[in-house]
Amino acid sequence: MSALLIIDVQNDFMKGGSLEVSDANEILQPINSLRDKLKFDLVVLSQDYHPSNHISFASNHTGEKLFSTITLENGTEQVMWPDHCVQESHGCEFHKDLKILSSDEIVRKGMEVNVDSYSAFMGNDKKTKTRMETLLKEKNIKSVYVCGVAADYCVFFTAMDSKNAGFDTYFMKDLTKAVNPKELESIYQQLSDIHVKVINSCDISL
Ligand code: VGL
Ligand code: ZN
Repeated sequence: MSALLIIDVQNDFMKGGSLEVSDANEILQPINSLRDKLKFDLVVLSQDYHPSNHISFASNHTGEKLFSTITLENGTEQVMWPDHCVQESHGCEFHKDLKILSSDEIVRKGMEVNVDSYSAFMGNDKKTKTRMETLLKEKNIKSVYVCGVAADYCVFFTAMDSKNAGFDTYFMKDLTKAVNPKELESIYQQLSDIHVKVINSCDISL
């Protein structure tokens, strides 16, 4: 059984959004086409879903510059992001051109004020779990194909955690865009090191 994980294809990460990822809109149609071409047993959309007082927003820390990194009390590093994907805002909604079916599952993350969550499996504290792993195991999923945004944050950490949870994991290079494209080579290397398969979507056969 195979699952497609579509990570954070939400207005705030797309063109005109508060945390716009360059060229992110280019992956919308290719993701839709992949769903038409291949029948995944399960499609899960992750949704970054922050309260407005979230710890990852620079606006909630006095004197911190946007995109700087601070060390939190629990010792984890935290990037100071612009306000994004605030619960119930337009920015947190999925892009209107993304194909969504009623059979798709939605997994929300980043809801706790004091914990950020890049991975769709768990918080950056490695403690707070989402329902992703339970959901995939319930549905008997063995192979996980990951796409969406951002390649160097949420897609990367989701792929790492998917592999660590025991799934055969595929990172689809052509169906993701990065906040820092210069980081991509290092991202691919770290994924390959733990045997996540870094592929293009045209090479998949289910
Ligand atoms: C993301 C930064 C902050 C992502 C989410 O979806 O990659 N990046 N929150
Ligand atoms: Zn976020």
